[in-house]
Amino acid sequence: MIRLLPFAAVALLAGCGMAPELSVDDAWVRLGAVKGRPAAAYFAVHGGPVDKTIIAITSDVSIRSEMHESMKSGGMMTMAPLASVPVPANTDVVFKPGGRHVMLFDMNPGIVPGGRPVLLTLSFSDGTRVSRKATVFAAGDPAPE
Ligand SMILES: [Cu+2]
Repeated sequence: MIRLLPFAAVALLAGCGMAPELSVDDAWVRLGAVKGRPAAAYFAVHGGPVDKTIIAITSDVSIRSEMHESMKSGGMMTMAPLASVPVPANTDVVFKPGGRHVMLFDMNPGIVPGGRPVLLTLSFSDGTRVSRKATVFAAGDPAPE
């Protein structure tokens, strides 16, 4: 047993040294207050071992989608489209209410709060894509923890 220990320790260290891959979690969608209004999508991206850049985020239930950033200007909340969003290595990039978000236009009217999840797909400039299911909330629901 004792003779095996050094080998096991090396294997363990190698496992710890591997940088985690980029991942996406905490995905959710808030529907518009009125049918026909855009929904908004939020999530957290955890950067992997290399820098990446998000160039598009789409859903399986909307005709069109745009990345936006909310900001205060002159005491008013406004938003501007984002062509791309960098995800530096080993860095968290969060899309959340009041900040970066994805607007989903022309949503499938059959999507309802608590119903079938929405599939979000993040496309990166290196050609990779990551999809994650997003829970659907009503316009007036508080943001999930
Ligand atoms: Cu927006």
